[in-house]
Amino acid sequence: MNYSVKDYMDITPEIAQAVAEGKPVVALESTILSHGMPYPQNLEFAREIETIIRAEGAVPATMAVINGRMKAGLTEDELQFLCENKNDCVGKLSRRDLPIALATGATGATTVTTTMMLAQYAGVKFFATGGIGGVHRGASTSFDISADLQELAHTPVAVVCAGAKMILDIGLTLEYLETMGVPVVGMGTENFPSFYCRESGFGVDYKADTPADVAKLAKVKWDLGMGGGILIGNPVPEQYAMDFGEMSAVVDKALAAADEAGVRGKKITPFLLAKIVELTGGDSLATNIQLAYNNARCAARIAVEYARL
Ligand code: PSU
Ligand code: MN
Repeated sequence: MNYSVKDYMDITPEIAQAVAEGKPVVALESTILSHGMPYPQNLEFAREIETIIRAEGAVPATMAVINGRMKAGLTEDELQFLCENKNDCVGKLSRRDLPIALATGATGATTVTTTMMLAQYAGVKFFATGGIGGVHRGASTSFDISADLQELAHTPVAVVCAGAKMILDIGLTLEYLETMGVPVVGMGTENFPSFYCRESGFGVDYKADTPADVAKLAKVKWDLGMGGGILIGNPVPEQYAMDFGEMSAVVDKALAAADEAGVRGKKITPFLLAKIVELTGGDSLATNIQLAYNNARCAARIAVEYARL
């Protein structure tokens, strides 16, 4: 029997209809919930970010794999299950894990990589997250480069993020994106943001002044048949931004703790995220939540403009 993607995926009627009618839809990832934020703040966040997207006139599409089925749009119970992540029962699924999860009936959260994949399968072109994965510090010996960068190279989804965390080598991450032909856009800025902070010291390829500018860029890129993604760096709102020097010191401590604990591979990013929340006494969590809301608003506005083109 010839199976195709649709035999492995459930898309809610609301999302399927919006896609079919060319209406704005924004994909959301689930690893940010299960492995990026503590419970129960993540559950409240998961609900609120969907509300923000709806308020802009777009349909939210939170992605995950539940019992071996790809899902675009989750039920309240499914969200609860992913956010609780009891005894670490929720997997963190990257590209290589996706076919294994479907073949074995597993449940897991999608990273930026797999959220882009599910978005493409569902026909969704815009995606909001917090921070992307990238080239880790010390990658010249660890070879740790997030699969997110390869996905941005190949999968035609525009990703709005607040930049990359300082747990990464931001300069090398941007070099990698250049090599892979991924346009890096600054939303109202010439400086690629660094997640908790509005600047990283590294420039972007194009400063977009409005969501309509980004929508136009996306249309041109995909009209040309170039495929691949676009990365939009949207700085955290001023009132929630954290001090660059303070956060650099916190990140250094978190990296040292990871080193000491011998954490490597797919576990390192969740380890560092949790450590940073712990070291900042929860301050970083509030910033993380607000910057993701801000990205959801931005992605929804881009999707709305794109639907008008
Ligand atoms: N960076 C963050 N917050 C996150 C992640 C990264 O600031 O929640 C998550 C995303 O799901 C991202 C993944 O796709 O971690 C990257 O993991 P890795 O570094 O193992 O590729
Ligand atoms: Mn990695």
